[in-house]
Amino acid sequence: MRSFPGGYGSGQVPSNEEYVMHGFEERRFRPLAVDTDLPWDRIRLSVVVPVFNEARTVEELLRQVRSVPLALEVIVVDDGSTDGTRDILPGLAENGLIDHLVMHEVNRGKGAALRTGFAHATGHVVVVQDADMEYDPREFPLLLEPILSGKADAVYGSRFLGGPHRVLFFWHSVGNRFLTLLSNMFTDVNLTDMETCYKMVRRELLQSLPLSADRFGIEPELTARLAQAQARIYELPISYNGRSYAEGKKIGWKDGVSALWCIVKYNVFPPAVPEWRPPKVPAWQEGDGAAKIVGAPADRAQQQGPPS
Ligand SMILES: Nc1nc2c(ncn2[C@@H]2O[C@H](COP(=O)(O)OP(=O)(O)OP(=O)(O)O)[C@@H](O)[C@H]2O)c(=O)[nH]1
Ligand SMILES: [Mg+2]
Repeated sequence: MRSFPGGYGSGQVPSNEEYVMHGFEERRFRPLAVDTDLPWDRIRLSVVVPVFNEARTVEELLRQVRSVPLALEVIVVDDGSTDGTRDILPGLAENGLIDHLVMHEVNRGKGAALRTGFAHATGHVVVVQDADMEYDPREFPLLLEPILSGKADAVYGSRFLGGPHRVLFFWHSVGNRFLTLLSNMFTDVNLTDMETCYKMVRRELLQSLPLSADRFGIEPELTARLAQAQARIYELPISYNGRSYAEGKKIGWKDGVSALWCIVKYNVFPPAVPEWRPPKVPAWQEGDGAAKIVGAPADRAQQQGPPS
C-alpha cells in the first residue's frame, strides 16, 4: 500500500490531488485500503444537505463537500432559516457549490427537508450531510465502498465504533445508545448508532421507501423502513466533531422523548414496505461501457499521470 506524503496522523493533510492520485489508498483510521479496482469513476453521489440556521458553517461545509474526489450532485434544502442563511445560499449556488437549491418558506423540520432533498436526487447513491460540520465529508469514499462493491444497499457511519470523536455530553451518548437499542429490538438489526446523520442509501431503494416524519423522527423511520425492506445495511466507524450548545447545538431532551414514540410508530404501524430486490446489475455498471463520469477520480488521476 502506498502512503500519502506525510500520511494521516503526521499532521500533514494530503491535498485533493494527492488524495485522487493515490486512489484512496490511505485510510484515516483503518489500516485497510479502499479497493482501487472498484468503478469509482462511474458512480454519482447525491449529497442532501438539510440547513436550518447554519449561517456560520454552511459555506465552509459545502467547500469541504466539493473537495471530495467523487462525482457529486449537491442538493441543499433550506428549512425556513431566519439567521441570514437564506441570503448566503443563492450566491453559493451561483459559485457552483450547490447544484440544486430548494427553499422551504417556513421551518418544517429535518425530516421534511430530507424528503424534499431525496425527491430531487438523481445520483446512484444518496447521502445525508448535516450543515453544522460535525461530520467529515472526506469519509464519503469509505462509506461508499460497501455499496460500490455490491455488498450493501445502505451504509451507516457510526459514532460509536471507535473513530476519533470530540469528547462531549455523556448523557447524550447514553440516550443515543438507548434509542439505538430500542430501535434494534424492533427492527432486529444490530446497529450501534441509529441516530447518525451519515446514512448512505442506493437512490432507487431510498425513493421507494414510504417516509413521512417531518422532524428528527426521520432517523428511526428511515432505519425501520430499511430493515422492513430487508436492505443489506453496513456500518462503519466515522469521526465525529460534536458541538456544544454555545456552538449551536439544537437537539434536546424533548427530541429524545419524541424519538421513543417514533421508534414504536414506524416499526409497528403500516404501511408495509415491500422487500427490496437490488437489480442484478447496478445502475452504475449498466451497459458495456457505462459512460464514465467526467471529473471523477480516475479521469483526474489519469490527467495528472500515474502515482509515483
Ligand atoms: N434542529 C433542526 N435542524 C434542522 C431543521 N431542519 C433542518 N435541519 C438541519 O438538519 C441538520 C441536523 O440538525 P442538528 O440540529 O444539527 O441535529 P443533530 O446533529 O442531531 O443535533 P445537534 O447538532 O446536537 O443539535 C442540520 O444540518 C440542521 O441545519 C430543523 O427544523 N431543526
Ligand atoms: Mg448536528
